[in-house]
Amino acid sequence: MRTLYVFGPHFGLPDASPFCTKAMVLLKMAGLNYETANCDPRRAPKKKGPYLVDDRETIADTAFIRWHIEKKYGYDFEHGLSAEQRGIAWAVEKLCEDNIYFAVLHERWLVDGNFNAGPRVFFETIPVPLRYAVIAMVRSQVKRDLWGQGLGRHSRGELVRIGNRGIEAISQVLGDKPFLLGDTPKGVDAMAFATVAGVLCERFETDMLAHAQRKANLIAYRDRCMALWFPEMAGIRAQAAE
Ligand SMILES: N[C@@H](CCC(=O)N[C@@H](CS)C(=O)NCC(=O)O)C(=O)O
Repeated sequence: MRTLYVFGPHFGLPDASPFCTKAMVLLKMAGLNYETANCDPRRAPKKKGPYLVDDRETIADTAFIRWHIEKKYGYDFEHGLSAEQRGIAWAVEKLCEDNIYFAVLHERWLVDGNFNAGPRVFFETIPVPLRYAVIAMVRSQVKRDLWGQGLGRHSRGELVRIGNRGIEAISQVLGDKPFLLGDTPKGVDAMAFATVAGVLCERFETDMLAHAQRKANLIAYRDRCMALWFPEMAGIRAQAAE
């Protein structure tokens, strides 16, 4: 029995968190069945989601989930790649996780209109007035995280400019290939897809969305990956815009 602890589908995306989407794609790519359960970060081994419980093992963090799949099930997420391509794959993955992710986090959580259109829904079950206190606390934690990471020290315009350069880089590496490094998906596509889908989510008004919408190859890539791994989410753009 394999259980992946995730946050669940929101905003027309397979999961509100790109890391949860990444973990689901890795399991699907390796042909492993799994069920999902709700992740409460306070109870998660590293206080973040996703995490995987595979028989008696608990694995937190998507890098370790990936290495666990490779070791336990012998699936090679980089099959057929050259050393140069493996290096590019790791660099793109970390660009998504350690840079673009934080720019998206800023745009969703700290821009009032976007917060109200999106993350506010996560707090709906908390009774008022406690809800307002929890929201204020969580948003100020996000602000502190962004300050610590570094992007939070920039103006919104500067932060978005850096985010857009990252999006440009994904588009440049992708070119006219079906997947990031060729004709077939590799491990890097899990996070690249999750990131591109998140940036293209029409629920959130940001220059990063406008920038990504000008990249025809990114839109086609998002649609191709969505059809492959989450065919049940057809009509994604309609839902996202609601
Ligand atoms: N390096 C981790 C990052 C996971 C992560 O940042 N998860 C976020 C959601 S996107 C989270 O659980 N945040 C909750 C919190 O910080 O309290 C991974 O690859 O799994």
